[in-house]
Amino acid sequence: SPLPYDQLPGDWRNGWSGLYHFFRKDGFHNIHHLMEENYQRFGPIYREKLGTYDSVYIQRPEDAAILFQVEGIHPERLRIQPWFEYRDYRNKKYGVLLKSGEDWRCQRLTLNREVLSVAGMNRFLPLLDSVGQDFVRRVYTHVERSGRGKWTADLSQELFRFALESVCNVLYGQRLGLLQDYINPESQEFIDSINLMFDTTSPMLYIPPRVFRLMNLSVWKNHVKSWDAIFNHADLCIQGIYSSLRQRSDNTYSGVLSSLLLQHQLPLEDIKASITELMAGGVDTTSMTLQWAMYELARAPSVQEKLRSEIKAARKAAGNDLNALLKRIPLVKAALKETLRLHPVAISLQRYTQRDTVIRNYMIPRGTLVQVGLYAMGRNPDIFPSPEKFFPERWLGGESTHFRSLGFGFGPRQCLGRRIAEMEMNLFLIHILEHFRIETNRMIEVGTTFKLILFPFKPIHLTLRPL
Ligand code: HEM
Ligand code: 2DC
Repeated sequence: SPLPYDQLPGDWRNGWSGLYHFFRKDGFHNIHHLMEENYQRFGPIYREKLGTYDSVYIQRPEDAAILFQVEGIHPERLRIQPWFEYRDYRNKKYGVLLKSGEDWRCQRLTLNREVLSVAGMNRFLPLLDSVGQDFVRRVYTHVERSGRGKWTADLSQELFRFALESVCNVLYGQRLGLLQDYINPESQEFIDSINLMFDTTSPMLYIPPRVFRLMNLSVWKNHVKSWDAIFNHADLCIQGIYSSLRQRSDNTYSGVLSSLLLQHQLPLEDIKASITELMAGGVDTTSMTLQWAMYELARAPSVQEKLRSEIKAARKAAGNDLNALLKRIPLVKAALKETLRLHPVAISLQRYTQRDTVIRNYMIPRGTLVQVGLYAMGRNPDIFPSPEKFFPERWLGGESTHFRSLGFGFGPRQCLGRRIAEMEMNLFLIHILEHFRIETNRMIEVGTTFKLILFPFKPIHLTLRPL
């Protein structure tokens, strides 16, 4: 018979002393390493209390599979308390990211049709393709300017702009013009605010943000400032579309927002809330994943060559038929899975169990917060042979892939932006690899740091050289 819950391994008996040790080890930026250590100390399942959160950590794919069986039809993840606190403070509605229950499910189903379904995807593919093409043009400009026949830089800012331009083209059917030298200051402020928002979230994760708010501390003030800027800029974009809606006569597709407004299915305030989340969620996620993908491809030139040949062949067979093209690039897709294995955006996936569940022979009561340590899973040699090796082919047969590709989460609560992100990243890699060789100093190892999502620990310098 299963062992009782209170026999789970781990130092879970005192949440506040747990938090104290967490502080001492600079846990804020190192959660992913501390988690790896914990798995080594306690094994594949342990319990931990940090401040207000009490969770069970698992790591093995077969255990994740059990967890997702008991997530129910309204799955819920760990609540990022400061994000709720801001909306309550400013009297704003929750979007699909923060909603729960039936309200979440109804809205999510409507949004799925727009951004996650195959039909939705086909509508926005050409919009993403054109932004990818423009990025190539922008790189050529930089190459010419350098006068050295190549461009070497930390691409973070360029990639933030690329990602924001992409997601806005999908949401609003309009270009912001961020792939030029001069960009409007509001867009730059939006990008900076998302970074500040993530940065100020992590210190308030384990201590109730109300404490920070009542003490009027700068973390809370900066958090409010950053969300204010995010919402203001999104509001401007949304207003622009809203007021030009009646003037449009043709019935060509002009983005997710117009489509939602014309359906009259969701209340305007709900649409605004979810569109703002999509716009903000579309910047750091894909840009950092693309940066890691290029870093890995630069360090593995033979893998890069294989991707390039696959793309050449696909282009030859498919021409500019985007659907046909995207069906012929399994290795490119595998390279992105491989990138997210080593460099996940989310350090963990979390769910509250909807009934009593047995995992690893422990009885986990209903309502427990269970986390799947994604970063630790991706680097565990028992799960991925030679985990340090960037080896996209492992996803294409030979090794098991069962519950191993979880970068976007799983089930009905998985990433809503998944198709946008995947298509944006596939097309980006296609265009870049068709035109440039990606190089980097292979002696430099770049680690990871946690600022709510995982970022490179130091700037990555990449070189793009025209073929
Ligand atoms: C949720 C990862 C890009 C919007 C999530 C979750 C993960 C994730 C792990 C939680 C899923 C779960 O709990 O099962 C990623 C990765 C990305 C990416 C790895 C790119 C490489 C995007 C983009 C957008 C976006 C481009 C917007 C266009 C969202 C939203 C949710 C979400 C709105 C919450 C969905 C809900 O609660 O119903 N993402 N994401 N993400 N993501 Fe992404
Ligand atoms: C952060 O312990 C670490 O996609 C916590 O686009 C557990 C946790 C819960 C939810 C995760 C979060 C982590 C990382 C960032 C995620 C978020 C769910 C959605 C969000 C993964 C792992 C993200 C980046 C969204 C953000 C949209 C927002 C900017 C409006």
